[in-house]
Amino acid sequence: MEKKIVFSGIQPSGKLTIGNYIGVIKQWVKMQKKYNCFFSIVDLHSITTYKNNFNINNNILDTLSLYLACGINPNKSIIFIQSNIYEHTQLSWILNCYTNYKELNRMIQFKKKKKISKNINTGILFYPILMASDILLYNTSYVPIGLDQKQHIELCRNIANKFNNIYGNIFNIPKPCIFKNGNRIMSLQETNKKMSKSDKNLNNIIFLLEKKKDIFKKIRLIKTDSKKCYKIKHDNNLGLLNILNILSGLTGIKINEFKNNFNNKIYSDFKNEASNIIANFLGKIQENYYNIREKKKFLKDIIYYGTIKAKKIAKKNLFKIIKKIGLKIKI
Ligand code: AQP
Repeated sequence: MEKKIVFSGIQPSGKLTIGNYIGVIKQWVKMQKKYNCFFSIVDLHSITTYKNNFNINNNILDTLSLYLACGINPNKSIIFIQSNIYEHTQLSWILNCYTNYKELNRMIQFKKKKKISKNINTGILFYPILMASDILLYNTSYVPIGLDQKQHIELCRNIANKFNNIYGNIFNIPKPCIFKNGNRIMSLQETNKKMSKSDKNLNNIIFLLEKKKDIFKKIRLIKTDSKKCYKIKHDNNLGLLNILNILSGLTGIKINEFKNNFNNKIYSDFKNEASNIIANFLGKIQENYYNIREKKKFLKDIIYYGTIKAKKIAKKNLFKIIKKIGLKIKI
């Protein structure tokens, strides 16, 4: 039996965070053992929030090196850069024509971004359709995502169903894989919003390449009760619950187990122990990363062979779609 297909990606819009790792990368590493996986660096998505100081080339290579450092194996999975496969944007145009404007306008992420900025570009509105194209182009069955992307997968499924109703079973209807542990890691200090790599307040983020001393500093800054000693077990402090969620997401140990271990501890001890666990975990990834990031030829080869493999499949599938909608001229 042929292995089912998994597609997922991350925007190289900045330095990857511990949220990206727990929300998706950790799951990718497991999934590549069982499925045919396509892991993309979705650079076309990242230009929706393009900034002048944005070094996209470096960001792409940093992201690729982090994929590998975290355990993505290029011999098992196809790793590629989205903009190298033109079929993504071509399919995206086609799918635009099968998507209702009102559906796009309902997207929570779009509404949020529209609220913050008056100068919003149409790329931000159309981004979920490009995302649907990324997924549908490879006949994907499963899409590992963080909770924030759930609505976009629902839209993708709607588009695919609409298309299939007209043209027959062209697309697989993909299912989102949202993992129980850590599908929404929150900002460290502002716990009402998710941790985001483009957050201007750096104290909200733990980057995968965060230095040990900065991990300690950022965790120390989380507001806690004035009492020195507290029963963590009964504590509803969202900042600390977020840390427990991070610890559980990284190690796979249940939150309750951590709660029991930290119960009756002084806050500073809890924070120090948590910082230590996080720093040790990230230390291993960072060691791998710094080894890999220097190997330019190795990275170039991964991109080259990944592109060839993805391109072949994308081209074949797009051709089928184009033919179905009648755009292939017969003379
Ligand atoms: N805090 C998070 N918790 C759990 N999962 C997360 N993801 C992102 N942040 C968290 C998941 O990682 C995948 C790739 O995300 P992305 O970087 O391509 O886009 P994003 O969701 O917009 O992430 P950011 O960090 O917030 O990016 P910026 O700041 O550039 O907009 C997705 O599956 C996402 O759910």
